[in-house]
Amino acid sequence: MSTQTCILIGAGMDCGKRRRGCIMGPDAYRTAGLAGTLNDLGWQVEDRGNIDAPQWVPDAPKGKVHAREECIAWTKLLAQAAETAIQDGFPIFLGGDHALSLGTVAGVATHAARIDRPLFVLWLDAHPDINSPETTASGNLHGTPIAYVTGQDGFEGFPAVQSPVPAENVCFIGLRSVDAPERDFIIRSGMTAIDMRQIDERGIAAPLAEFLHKVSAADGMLHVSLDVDFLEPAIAPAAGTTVPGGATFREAHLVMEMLHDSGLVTSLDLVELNPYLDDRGRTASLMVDLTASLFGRRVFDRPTRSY
Ligand code: B3U
Ligand code: MN
Ligand code: MN
Repeated sequence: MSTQTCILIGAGMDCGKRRRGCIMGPDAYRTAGLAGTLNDLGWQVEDRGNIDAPQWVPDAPKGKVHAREECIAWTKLLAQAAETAIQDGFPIFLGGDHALSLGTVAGVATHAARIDRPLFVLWLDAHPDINSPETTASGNLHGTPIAYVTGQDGFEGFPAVQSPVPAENVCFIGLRSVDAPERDFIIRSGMTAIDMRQIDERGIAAPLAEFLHKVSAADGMLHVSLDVDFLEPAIAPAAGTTVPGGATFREAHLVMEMLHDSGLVTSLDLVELNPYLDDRGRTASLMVDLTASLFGRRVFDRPTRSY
């Protein structure tokens, strides 16, 4: 990792779906000891607190898309916050639901373009979140950020994405709930999509190593977006949209350890934690432990690996 300062930015965005509770996410990560954990690993931690929710904005006449105006307002705030923070260190965005990545990835992409480096995105999630406001069946905008940041149509009213992420720079790992329009789009677009079957057949390390090699060869920046529902719900119950058959404790830690060893990751989203649904804080603690693996916690030192 290029810098030893990480910047915590709380974003209790809760309007990307109907079920509430992600507003409490940033405080749950703090309660679970995120800052102290990173400190113990030798990182300086600057906690910028929580982004104030945008002023209440009346929503457009009820359509199929839920809270569009509120999500637009959050996206503007988050894109700005991300673009600023990544100039100062390694930002960790504490969600909040996955709609926050509409802003964080757009902001980080603007920065990457300005310094003339390609941005890659690793999406650790049961879902590819590549619906547009036109294709979404649920109307929930947390199912859309990948469509937005890769420059797809249908996001009227949202700020124009200044530097769309090329589709081939996106990699999904953990997929097991994909809508028909999403599947069609992934197949057409050339995104790397690792579903659970591939993980069962090949293990999780081989496909991840291939993607990291691609990032490294392009001297890319890498944004990682970790959705709680990437994980097996038995170990991470605090998500609104759990899907059985997720990544195990060991697979998830291995991903984070490999990401650390690669030295390629430049920003991180922790999303979809709904503390209201948690079981004595175990999901929040697991997310903090996974973050610790990404930031260098290990049993034995290993040489930094080049991919
Ligand atoms: N693809 C569905 C379901 C979904 C996406 N993300 C989550 N659920 N968490 C949708 O609503 O677009
Ligand atoms: Mn998601
Ligand atoms: Mn998901």
